[in-house]
Amino acid sequence: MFQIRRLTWQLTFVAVMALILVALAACGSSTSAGLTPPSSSGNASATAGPNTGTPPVANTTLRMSEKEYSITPSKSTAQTGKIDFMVKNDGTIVHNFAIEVDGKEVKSSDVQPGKSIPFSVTISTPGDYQFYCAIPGHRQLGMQGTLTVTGNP
Ligand SMILES: [Cu+2]
Repeated sequence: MFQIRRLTWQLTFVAVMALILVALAACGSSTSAGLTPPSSSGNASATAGPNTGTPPVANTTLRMSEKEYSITPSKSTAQTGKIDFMVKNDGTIVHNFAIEVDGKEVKSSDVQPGKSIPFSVTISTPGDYQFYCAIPGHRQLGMQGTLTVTGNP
């Protein structure tokens, strides 16, 4: 009776040890397998780390349509940084696209009727900026609008 009980204990001990070993092995392998993703994601967050001050948010290209004598849309928004425009001349005479930044006029080249040209400007200070057609007289006739630039979060 005592011996059977002792044998049972031994079997139980062996079984428990086996379970522990399996558990350790599983644990160990899952830990080593799991180490790679956390360290790589750690690198990714480390890469993003230096940018946390001003993570750049890319502006989508603003499509502007010009005709006699308006610019559509007349109100647009963007984030600080490089702002890209695609300026299309939907009118019948030459137009261009200009924007006043810090008291200076940044102007595109002339856009022939039916043509589109890319234009970009970098604005680092949030605020309202006036855009217009810089062909003499066109702005006064209505070819102007406002670009509201907000801070890049
Ligand atoms: Cu014009």
